[in-house]
Parts: sequence; structure tokens; C-alpha cells
Amino acid sequence: MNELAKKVLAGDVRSVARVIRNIDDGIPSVKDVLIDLYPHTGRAYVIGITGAPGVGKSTLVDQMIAHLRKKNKTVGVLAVDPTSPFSGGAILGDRIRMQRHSLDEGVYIRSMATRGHFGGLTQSTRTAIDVLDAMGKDYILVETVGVGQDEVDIVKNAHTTVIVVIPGMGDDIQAIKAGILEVGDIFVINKSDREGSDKTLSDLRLMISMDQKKHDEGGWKPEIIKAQAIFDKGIDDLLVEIDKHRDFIIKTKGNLHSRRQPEKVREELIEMIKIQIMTQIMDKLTRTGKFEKAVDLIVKGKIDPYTACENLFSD
Ligand SMILES: Nc1nc2c(ncn2[C@@H]2O[C@H](COP(=O)(O)OP(=O)(O)O)[C@@H](O)[C@H]2O)c(=O)[nH]1
Ligand SMILES: [Mg+2]
Repeated sequence: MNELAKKVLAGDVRSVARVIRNIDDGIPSVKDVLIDLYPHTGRAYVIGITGAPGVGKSTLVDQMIAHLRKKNKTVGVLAVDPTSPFSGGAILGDRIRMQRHSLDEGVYIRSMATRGHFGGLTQSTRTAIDVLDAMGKDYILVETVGVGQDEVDIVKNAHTTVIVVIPGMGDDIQAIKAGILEVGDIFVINKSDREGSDKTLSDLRLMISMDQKKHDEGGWKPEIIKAQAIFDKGIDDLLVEIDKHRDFIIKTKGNLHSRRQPEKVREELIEMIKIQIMTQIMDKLTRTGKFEKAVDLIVKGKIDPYTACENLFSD
């Protein structure tokens, strides 16, 4: 077995950090580690926490860690920021918010930001989840910022997706309707110490009921929870609801191996094939200088991009 993989399985945090950094940087040799880790994955329960910047996701995650640790559960955290190409301010804030757990051996916190390699953040997050899973964490909390397809794709890796909103986000609630409503298993109205949480509650209820199709078919009916993360309120309710959702998955799917369902496997494999093809072809085209030559010809108006692209494949 790969030495690094052995250390990850033994829970060595420095090795885990190294592997995740290699994933983040798109270092090809990390694959050997992942192959050895794969048989040890599928045990952790993955929770996605998403919502606009500043709604209190990190504060919530920090409290969830504390509650889970009281139950003797180990926790891995990935703070993912699709909006920033480098580990920027948001992620720094996440780290600070969860600082009190940094010396706890039962907690492992990492941030991830896209570095622009082909795999993209969705793929690297999924892989990082595998690493934390293999290292033996019971729960993996994935915090993501930003609203959009990236975020939706990232939370697709979770067993339970928690969407965090705050009171008075009328328009924003309309905005989340677009893509993210259907991936929300639980909604948290955080900062409910502020005015307007009842209005937000009824707005959300309405939106969820309009999405009724899902529950008519015996699907999961998303719950809405009021919370005040900084005052440690609503966290127990949230964890109870997460447990309920977990039971629901087991009841309807038979197990928690969502990643071993044909539909998921297909999706994941296609993603990997895309990356592989892209990497190989781009590698060759840049090495031989053909890519830059094509760029140059297009820029000079000597060829159109359609023909140029075809030419790159034909010889
Ligand atoms: N009033 C109030 N403020 C909160 C609550 N939860 C978090 N905050 C504050 O909201 C700000 C942003 O929190 P943070 O967790 O970094 O949000 P994130 O960007 O979603 O991760 C911080 O100043 C928190 O102290 C809450 O329940 N009530
Ligand atoms: Mg945060």
C-alpha cells in the first residue's frame, strides 16, 4: 500500500493535509493514494451547509461540531469557496469561527478553493470528502459559499443538505428558488433573533409547498428550523432533523451508499473521463505548441476558431 495512504488511514493529520493539498493543486500522483483509500470510504455521514455569505454558516458549523463532539462523534470540516480563486477572506473567516476546535484531535478542518485546474472544485471536494471519510471521521460538514451551479454540484455530494437563510431576505429567497431549493433537505433561518423570521418562515413554507411534487411521491418534506447560531440556539433541533433525514434515506434507499447508486456512479465517471481526456489532450497540444499556434492564427484573423479546433484534432 502507498505510504501516504497508510498514514491517512492511521489518522495522521499532516498526511491528510498533504493529500488534500495535492488534490487541490491537481497533482496527478495523488491518484495512487486515492486508489488505496477508496475501499475505506462510505462510512462517514456527509452534511452540506450552504447559503449566501454572512448568513452564519461557519458559526453554525462551529456549534454543530461542539454538539457532535459531546456525543463523541468525530468531525471533518471542508470549507469550500467556489467564488474565490485563492483562499480568500471568506475562508479565513471560517477558520477563525471554528478556532476553538483546532486543538481537538477529533476534529479536522480544511479549506478548499479552486485553483483553476481541469477537475474543478466539485471533483476535488468529492475527493477530499473521501479522504476525511477514509481517515475515519464520523461526520463530514461541507460549508460552501456562493449561489449557483458550483454550489449545487458541491452539495450533491452530501447525504443531507442544509440551506441557511436569514430573516428579511425576501428577494434572496426568491433567488434561491432558482437552483438550490430542490437540493435543500433542511432549511435553517439563522439570526432569528432579528426581526422578520416569521415572515421568512411563511415565505419558505410557501415555496416548499409549491415544490409539493416531491412529497406527493413519498419524498422527503424539507423541514424549516429557526436558529441563532451565535447563541447556540436551534442546533439540537437541526441535528435531530438531520438524524430524521438520515433515517429517511436508509428507509427509502436501503443504505447510505448514495455514491454507489448507478446514477451517481455514471455522473462521477463521466466527470472523471472528461477531466482525463481534457488533461491528456491539452497536455499534448501545449507541449507540441499547436495550441498557441492556433491561438495566434485566430488572433491574426488567418483562421476561424471552428476550423482551428477541428485541425487540432485531425493531425
Ligand atoms: N445576530 C446574529 N448574528 C449571527 C448569528 N449567527 C452568526 N452571526 C454573525 O454573523 C456573522 C457572519 O457569520 P459567519 O458564520 O462567518 O457567516 P458565513 O459567511 O455564512 O460563514 C458573524 O459576525 C456572526 O457572529 C445569529 O444567530 N444571530
Ligand atoms: Mg463561512
